[in-house]
Amino acid sequence: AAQAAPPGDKDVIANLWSWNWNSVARECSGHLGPAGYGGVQVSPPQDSLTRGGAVWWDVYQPADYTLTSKFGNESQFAAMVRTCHDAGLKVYADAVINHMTGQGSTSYGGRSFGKYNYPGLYSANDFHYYSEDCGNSDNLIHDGDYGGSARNVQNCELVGLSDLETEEEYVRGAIAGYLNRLVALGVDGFRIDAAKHTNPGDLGNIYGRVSGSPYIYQEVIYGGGEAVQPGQYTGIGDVLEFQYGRYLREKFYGNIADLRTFGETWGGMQPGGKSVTFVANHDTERGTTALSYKDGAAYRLANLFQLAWNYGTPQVYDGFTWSDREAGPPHSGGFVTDAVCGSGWECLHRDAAITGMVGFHNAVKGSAVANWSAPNANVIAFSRGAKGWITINNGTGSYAGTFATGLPAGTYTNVTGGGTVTVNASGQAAVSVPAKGSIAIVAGATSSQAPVTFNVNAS
Ligand code: LM2
Ligand code: CA
Repeated sequence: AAQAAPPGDKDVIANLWSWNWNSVARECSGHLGPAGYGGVQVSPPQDSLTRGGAVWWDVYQPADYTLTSKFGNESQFAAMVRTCHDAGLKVYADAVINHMTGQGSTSYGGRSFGKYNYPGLYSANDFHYYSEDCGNSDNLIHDGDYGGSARNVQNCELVGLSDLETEEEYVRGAIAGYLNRLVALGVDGFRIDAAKHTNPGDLGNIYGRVSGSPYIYQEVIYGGGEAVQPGQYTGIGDVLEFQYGRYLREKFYGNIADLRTFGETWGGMQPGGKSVTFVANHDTERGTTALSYKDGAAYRLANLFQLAWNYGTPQVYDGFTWSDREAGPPHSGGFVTDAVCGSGWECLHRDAAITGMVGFHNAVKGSAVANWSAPNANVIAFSRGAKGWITINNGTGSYAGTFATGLPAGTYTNVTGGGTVTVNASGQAAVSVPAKGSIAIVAGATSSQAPVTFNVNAS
């Protein structure tokens, strides 16, 4: 049965999208564990259609539930899970269970298949196409269906992918068998891909067959007035909060002072306790509604804000560098090569300001936002109780001011870039916040260092 909150005190999830298993393992012990991340999300581990490395999206077209994929084989996957556990991280796998591949005939694992025919796993009668009328004569989901009926969205085919008949006993058992095999290898939870396209009743039934209590968070993209809503899924697990990144993009290109009330009261947003947040993911970074690494400093600052704010379970996203939005990650013969930060791979999760804020996030858990201040549209500051304080300057000039921090008097280290901050006996700090920069301090992280100059612009 699913558990509806991320386990443990350390809950920040690094989303190492498209990273191969050996590189995820290396990152868990070398960087994510030491920085205080609580979990790592990994790409879909099942065998899939191969397009020979040319595109990233072939892995969202399952060919079989065996674990040879473009990211490695089963023993590499199992070793990665063990290494990440040893480093103190939970491992969450991207579970593609709404559909099977809708194109091609061969997989990374060397299997042969055809549409609606995946030997040894599924055949024609396991798909909505054969078993049930989805409501559209061409069996495809059309844009207009989202505002219409859930039946179209959940029983028709998403971009022509073979839609599994999740009402069927055999299909439910087969999907649960796959998830249970991952649990047996140590996987701690799942991102449920395309959850919006599977009936929540069917998903709840499937989760009920999974052993242990995996953490489940589901991809249900919010759309105003749509027939399928994230709130229909919060009874069976958590949801990925898509409004979060949309609003952050809007505000970081507008007025960040508006963020004072950011959270559940904003249109379309779910309760923070039910939400996994992200500034970007692999889909939104290729779209127009979210910030991405291509936005430079604003993207980085939005991620710092996310780690400081009191809403949801934060994810820090890291994929590969791209210009063609369909292109796949660096590979050799189709199989993803080891991630090299700064050479084909973005590594925001290693950034010193980000890791400092992972520590901040862990330290301030449970403390409410206080001491809000927004001297202008580009500068905000707030504390989390008396545990931590941050100021963010999204403007193009530095900002000097005095702020109430909520922290006891002392000299603190700026965890987002070095240097020190002195808090006086009234809890105030006079600081100069660099352009497109930040300063954050955490109770307990005091310093006797002499103040040094620092600049946390995105590099
Ligand atoms: C998801 N969420 O619901 C993933 O986050 C998203 O990245 C996936 O789409 C989608 N579900 C299916 O798992 C990606 C990609 C699509 C791609 C599909 C399947 O964004 O472009 O579709 O994966 O690989 C591709 C072609 C499309 C074609 C389809 C089926 O781009 O033109 O449709 O395969 O053959 C005829
Ligand atoms: Ca479906």
